[in-house]
Amino acid sequence: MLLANAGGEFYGRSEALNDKLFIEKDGNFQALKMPENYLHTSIILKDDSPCPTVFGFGHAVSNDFGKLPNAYMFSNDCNAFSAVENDILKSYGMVTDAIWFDMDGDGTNEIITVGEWMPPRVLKLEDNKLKDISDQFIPKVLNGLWQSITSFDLDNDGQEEIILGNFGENTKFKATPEMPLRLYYSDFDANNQTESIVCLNKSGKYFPINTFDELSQQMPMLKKKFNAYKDFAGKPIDEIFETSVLEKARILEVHTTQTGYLKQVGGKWNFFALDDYFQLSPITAFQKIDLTNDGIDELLFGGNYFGLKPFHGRLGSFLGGALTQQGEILDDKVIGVNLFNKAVVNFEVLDFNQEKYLIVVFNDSAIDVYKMK
Ligand SMILES: [Ca+2]
Ligand SMILES: [Ca+2]
Ligand SMILES: [Ca+2]
Ligand SMILES: [Ca+2]
Repeated sequence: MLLANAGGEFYGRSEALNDKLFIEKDGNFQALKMPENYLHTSIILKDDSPCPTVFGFGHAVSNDFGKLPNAYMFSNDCNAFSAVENDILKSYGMVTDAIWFDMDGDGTNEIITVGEWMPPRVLKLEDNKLKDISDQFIPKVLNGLWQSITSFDLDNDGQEEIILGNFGENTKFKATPEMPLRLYYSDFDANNQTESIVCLNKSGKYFPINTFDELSQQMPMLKKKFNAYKDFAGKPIDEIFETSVLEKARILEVHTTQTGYLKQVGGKWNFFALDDYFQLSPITAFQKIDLTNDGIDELLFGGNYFGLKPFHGRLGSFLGGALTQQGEILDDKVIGVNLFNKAVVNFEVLDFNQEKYLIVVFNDSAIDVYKMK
């Protein structure tokens, strides 16, 4: 049993953040020591060798939003793990999900990661070393606020597409390749603490999405610079901060917030957006499951997200839905789920006493259990 640890209340070198592996021996679990990582782990993968190598990716760094978490790779000689050093694991990015998938068709799986303010990335394991081969497969300008990833054949041609859950199009975060959303990350007021400012592109200029109150609470010097709300209102970021300050900022971009899929066409992988039905909220979870009782799996989608400031509203309008392998949409009523205003984190299918159940796990509320008919 692999246990990934994370939590905003822990920061720095907090022992509580270290991931753990428990091995069952004679009915008891024993903890096997893993190297220190102090990562807010969002996803752990292992390969399928008997003493597997383990890969961990993180979503955030406590009290430092915008800082890029490291990732880790721990190899395992069946007695102990050891950290494998690799530059590509450093400041890897804000990862939310990952899968194994044979992207280059050579019969072995690569790791594909997705995350916020970054493109999907493809990592190939060669001679026990990870290599980033994204350039060969991932279309340019595909940074998203990606939340989830899975593979599924949605056009019945025998080849799986890669389905990518994004933030959707029902938020204030508007982004296109030509007018990307930006995150400026720097110590803007030189107090040895970093700030991050999300900006929208309007006619080529970047405007903070945060209110004056939010920004001036983080950076009180803004209250001296702007005496009144109306002095601040409508100012692009390059009129709020000096050029010398902005030049030091690290800028991350998002090119699309559409949920969609990568499909291989003539040897190249292209990105296609899914129907508006799936753009109402962030898509956070997938489950392959036979919803129509014909022995063929559909792909169930779950979503919604309440972690944003009130100003952005609650992103809770996605009711749940599925895609068939013919690309047909099954809505919430056809499926019989009601996921409105519930932040889905995960699905599980459980077989119990010859009955099949769908378990839906939510953020911060009790689980739902559906019996399959
Ligand atoms: Ca491969
Ligand atoms: Ca296909
Ligand atoms: Ca600061
Ligand atoms: Ca089916």
